Amino acid sequence: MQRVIQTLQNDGAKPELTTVIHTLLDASKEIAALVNHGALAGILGSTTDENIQGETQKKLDVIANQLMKDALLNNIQVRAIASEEEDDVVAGNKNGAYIVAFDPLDGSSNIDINGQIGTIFTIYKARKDVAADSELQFRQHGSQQVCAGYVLYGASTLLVITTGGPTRCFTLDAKSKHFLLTTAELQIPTDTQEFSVNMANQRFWSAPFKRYIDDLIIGEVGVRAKRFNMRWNAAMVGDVHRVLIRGGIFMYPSDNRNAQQPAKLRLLYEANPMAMLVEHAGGKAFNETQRILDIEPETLHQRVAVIMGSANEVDTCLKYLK
Ligand code: AFP
Repeated sequence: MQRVIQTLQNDGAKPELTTVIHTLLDASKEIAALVNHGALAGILGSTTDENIQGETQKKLDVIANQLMKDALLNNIQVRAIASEEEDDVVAGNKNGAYIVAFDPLDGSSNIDINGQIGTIFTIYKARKDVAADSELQFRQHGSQQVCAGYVLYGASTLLVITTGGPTRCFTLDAKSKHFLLTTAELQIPTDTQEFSVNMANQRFWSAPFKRYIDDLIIGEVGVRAKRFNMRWNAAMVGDVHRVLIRGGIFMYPSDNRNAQQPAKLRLLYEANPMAMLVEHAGGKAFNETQRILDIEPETLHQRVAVIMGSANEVDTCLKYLK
């Protein structure tokens, strides 16, 4: 069975890029081992700290961040890193060719319940015209990503990745400790009858978005004339994985809960990498007005609305929002 680096090099990825991917995967295998050991590894529960987003940090958030950070900063090809758990950009090797951003542990609230969690990552070419630790390094459009992926720590540990070719899925072989190619090209069905949204937020949504969801729920007796089912994992990595495997629409729309923070998901290390993976699997990824990969980044931890998945369903949703 094919391994990751060989497969990505066949896709045209340069050796300097694949060394960075190799480093990311080594760190993710260490995280996977800790996740497997769970309480036995002493990784469950919270710390007393909060991250830049004002969220309580789980022990595993902190451990996963440190593992990723240490590994990447040791790779001479890495000029800078950014993480959900780091306030600012962290400089790496000044001659490194790439910058890496990541959410070390997406779906933190699932850690203690043995639910799906994952590591999301994105790689861009480093800018030579600005300092390694400048935020401007990461102010690049999602369409400039040279690699996007996630490692899902679920019933199996999976890697879903693209370097500009197809979105491919690899499974971690527990014996050899290698990720082996298990789906060469993920393809999201164009139509779907499954949606994913946190329904508890509906009173905070815009009227058009609420109308769209109401029409899904009415099902076969409403304008959509078909029944829809709902799934919500509370981990984008798990919800988007389901969409990549069997289709669906994943949404975290803007809402009016908090005027300072109208959206929840982060552009740099959540929305952009997932959007690239979805597009390379034949799906669509938008905020409420434009393609996610075309959004002009303004700040490191910027948040955006997210609507992604089966192409026809994303189009239908966007029609309600016009
Ligand atoms: P964390 O960043 O704390 O792991 O949050 C996960 C997440 O950003 C995303 O993965 C989920 O889709 C979303 O939050 C779940 O949000 P709700 O709290 O609204 O269910």
